[in-house]
Amino acid sequence: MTHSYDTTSALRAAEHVDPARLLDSIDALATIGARADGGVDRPALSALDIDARRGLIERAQALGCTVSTDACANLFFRRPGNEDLPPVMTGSHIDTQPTGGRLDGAYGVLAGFECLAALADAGVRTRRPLEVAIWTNEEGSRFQPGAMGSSSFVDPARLAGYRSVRDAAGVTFGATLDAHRAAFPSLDTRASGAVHAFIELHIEQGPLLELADTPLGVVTGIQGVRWHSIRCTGAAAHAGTTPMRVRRDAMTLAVHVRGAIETFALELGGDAARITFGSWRVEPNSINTIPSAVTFTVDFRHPDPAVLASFDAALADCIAQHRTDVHLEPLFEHPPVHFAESAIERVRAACVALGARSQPIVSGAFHDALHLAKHCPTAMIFVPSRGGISHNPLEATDDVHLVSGTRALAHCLVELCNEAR
Ligand code: HGY
Ligand code: MN
Ligand code: MN
Repeated sequence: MTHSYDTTSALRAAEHVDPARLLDSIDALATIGARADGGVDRPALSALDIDARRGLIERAQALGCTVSTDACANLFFRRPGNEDLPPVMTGSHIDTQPTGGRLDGAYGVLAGFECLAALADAGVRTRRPLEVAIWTNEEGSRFQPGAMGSSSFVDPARLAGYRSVRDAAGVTFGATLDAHRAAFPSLDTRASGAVHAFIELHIEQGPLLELADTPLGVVTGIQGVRWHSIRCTGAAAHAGTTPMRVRRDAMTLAVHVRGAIETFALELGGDAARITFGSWRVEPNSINTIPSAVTFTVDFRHPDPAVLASFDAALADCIAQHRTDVHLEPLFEHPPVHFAESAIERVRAACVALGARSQPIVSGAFHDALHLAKHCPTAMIFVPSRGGISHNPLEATDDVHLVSGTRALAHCLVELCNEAR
């Protein structure tokens, strides 16, 4: 039987996106890990994450999809195509920040589900299979680095090192992977193999689209990132009896090192620099004991690889000046990524086909697309974030934008699914 694949099926799929079904699915997922302030706290591979995964597995099965997983607990929901060719993939993550919002990651996964449902409603059969993925531990908040699922999908050799990473309670990532496997013992293991293209829909998490009053972002790439943990050591002593001149206060040293890093990061990176010292641990963390050790994290982002290299050199110099009292542990680094023009063009064409205004944008946040871009033609679609707020319970996007982003995703995916090569 010959099949015709014309652009009308992409338009029909987009038209069958059901706003109420999409928005209801976002509300439903947000109840798992809901915070009293309207945000979501659903740590990677926590019992809450497992709960959320269970519900989405059941929904995928009800949609007629096959469900599979892999050694890093990524989940894959596959809608068959007419031909057994490499699939087109979409998806994102459902783990959140501790004071996260209801859209970061979840929106991309649920929009993927909405596309599966819209294709079924429209009676569209595509040439290629369509897969929606849930990538494990994108945030990197519980286990560093971030994007463990997507990076080990692209480069399986990374997983061995990830398994021994511990969270703040001392639980290893490997133990949570084993618990995930035990929670879903009958899931098939996804056969590795080529992916035709990957498109990720995500909230912008910044202010640019809203400031430009543009409903859709055609994401052309992602800026570079450096994550480090820095441990400063001193000597515990009594807060009341120890004279200031003889102290070795680890917090005094940490505050000094933090200040030096912030100064050279901003000098090197200018307005485009993003430097954050977000996580701190003080030992023994007692009001009346001088800190013996302070460990803090550094998150540096910049679009220019030369600035990232200069930052690396300046950081090494800074640490070397303190010889034995300051120890640096690199956690994650990735150069800036530029997406494949062919995938970007599909996104741009979808926005035009749907009559939606769009603009090119480089992502300030990293996403699973950062790694998929090494594996297959990859691009992203952004929708505006109200006030540019994210990683915050106030994270929000207008419903009309959530729907138009999903329609653009549906159009783009069907066009890619119908590509012969
Ligand atoms: O940190 C990031 O850019 C992403 O939100 N995890
Ligand atoms: Mn995200
Ligand atoms: Mn995030």
